Amino acid sequence: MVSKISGAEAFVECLRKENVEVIFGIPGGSLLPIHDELYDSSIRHILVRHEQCAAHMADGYARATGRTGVCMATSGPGATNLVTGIANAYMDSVPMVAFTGQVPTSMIGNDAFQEADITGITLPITKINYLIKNANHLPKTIREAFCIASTGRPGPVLVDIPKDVQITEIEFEYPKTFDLRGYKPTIEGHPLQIKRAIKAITDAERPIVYAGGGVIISNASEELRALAELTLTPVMTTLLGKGAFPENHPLSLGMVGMHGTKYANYAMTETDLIIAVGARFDDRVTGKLDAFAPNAKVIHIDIDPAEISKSVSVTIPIVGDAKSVLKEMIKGLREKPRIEWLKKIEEWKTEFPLRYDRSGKTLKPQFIIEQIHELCPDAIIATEVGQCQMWAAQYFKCTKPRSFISSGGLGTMGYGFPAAIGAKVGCPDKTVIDIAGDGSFQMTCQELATAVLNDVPVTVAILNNGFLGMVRQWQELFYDKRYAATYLGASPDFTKLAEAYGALGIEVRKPSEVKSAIEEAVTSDKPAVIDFKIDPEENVLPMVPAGAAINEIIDYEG
Ligand SMILES: Cc1ncc(C[n+]2csc(CCOP(=O)(O)OP(=O)(O)O)c2C)c(N)n1
Repeated sequence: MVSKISGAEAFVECLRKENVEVIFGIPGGSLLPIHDELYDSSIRHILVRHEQCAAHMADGYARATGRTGVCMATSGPGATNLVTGIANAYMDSVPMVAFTGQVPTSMIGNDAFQEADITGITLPITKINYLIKNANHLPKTIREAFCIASTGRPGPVLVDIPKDVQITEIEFEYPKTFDLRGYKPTIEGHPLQIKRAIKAITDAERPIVYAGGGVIISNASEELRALAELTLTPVMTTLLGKGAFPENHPLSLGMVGMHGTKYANYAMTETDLIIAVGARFDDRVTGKLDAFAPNAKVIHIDIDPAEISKSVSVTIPIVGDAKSVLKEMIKGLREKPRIEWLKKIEEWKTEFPLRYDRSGKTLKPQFIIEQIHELCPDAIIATEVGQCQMWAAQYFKCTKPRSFISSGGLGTMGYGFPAAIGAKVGCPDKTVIDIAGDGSFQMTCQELATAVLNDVPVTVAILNNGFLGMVRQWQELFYDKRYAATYLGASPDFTKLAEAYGALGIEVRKPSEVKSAIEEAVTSDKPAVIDFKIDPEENVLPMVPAGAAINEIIDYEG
């Protein structure tokens, strides 16, 4: 016999069926029945200080664990505060389900207290969203939401639940199967296209693999490595692809694009075959499209057909899951020496390594990241956005997937710290470090309270240059050093700020203090903030100016 329970009870039951272990959120009037049910449940609710951070924490949790992240906010301002976090997850294909409370169905459209049309607002930044008007639809809707968020090209799904739906009694039954007409992601690649790709790889003289976040999402790193080693093809990654291929591997070219390595950008320009896997030819990678990889054929493996030939014209499109397609491709590939090509790449690597002033006269951000890497090579690194993000990408050599968590598509300042908290909640045994700018950290630093209260010991390494550094860098290079609105000035004393929240605060001014500060923070078992007072004028180089070809690179002189 099917028993009757309230919508709120059904909600908790659905989440249990989906094996949800944690929800990040803030309650409010429209969510009270659900929060009341959660009170007695085994699902952990982490109370955050701003709903944007609830979404970022769910996002960081999802990227670190590969599981769907869940966040929750009340109607109106709670729901609208989630928007940046949802857009962020959408741009980077992160599986997330966001639940919002809504005013009672009878009041929708009446400008009721704390009413916002959140399904309307999030329509362009969700894979799909739902407003549940009939309580009986709740289980089926939640089942669909979790399925759609995590399958195909993952992404955020929002479910808006009016208050009366939460208290209405329904006969609960969780659907066993999921069937939504028209939603059938293609997993297997087309055999004929795979055959063509194998031939193109066999024929190519100067191939490269261009790997993106899709490799990590589909757990295809092993297959990618097998393909690269078998065919002796060098691998470059996007920002989100970091960790898809070990960056200490001889075939690794590191990151490509605006702040990529010179050798990756040169190889991309000279290649005769791009094997793009789960990467979307983002404008930060391609630079000027007319000059991008002028001699290359392009194989593009992507689960989302809408990505194929979106910005770069593709020779061999393969729609499918990266792991499944690469597996098939490997079967047909044979070893092929590429002596000339690899020699050329070695020459570029020797001639144009990443470099900075290592004299130790001032505290350099690159040195700090190298030290973090040396002391914590297996850490999960989250980043904010700006110079801090790019230095982290350049100098932290990732060897494993899901170890680099960064806002790639939306470029959201304030993302890294809450994402780090989410990652640590999902992977409590890992060291988690947020590489931050002093500007970005101030956007979400109130979550120190969340980290302390919930005993989530993450470390924030602030590369403190007193500026909105990346914007200052653009002003220096392209706006005649007119530093309009980028001097941060009166930032708080970050060590005192950390202490005020009950976290550990450490200030570092000299290169000699870097190592012990990192060691102290990561072994403290407390949320910790290290305020590194870095050289304020340091720039992120190499750099491809916006709109230039990716081999037109600004670098240190000499
Ligand atoms: C929410 C948001 N607002 C504005 C920007 C534009 N922006 C990009 S980088 C940057 C400066 C970041 O400064 P900081 O966090 O101090 O890091 P730094 O570049 O100095 O390492 C700004 C303002 C952004 N990316 N996100």
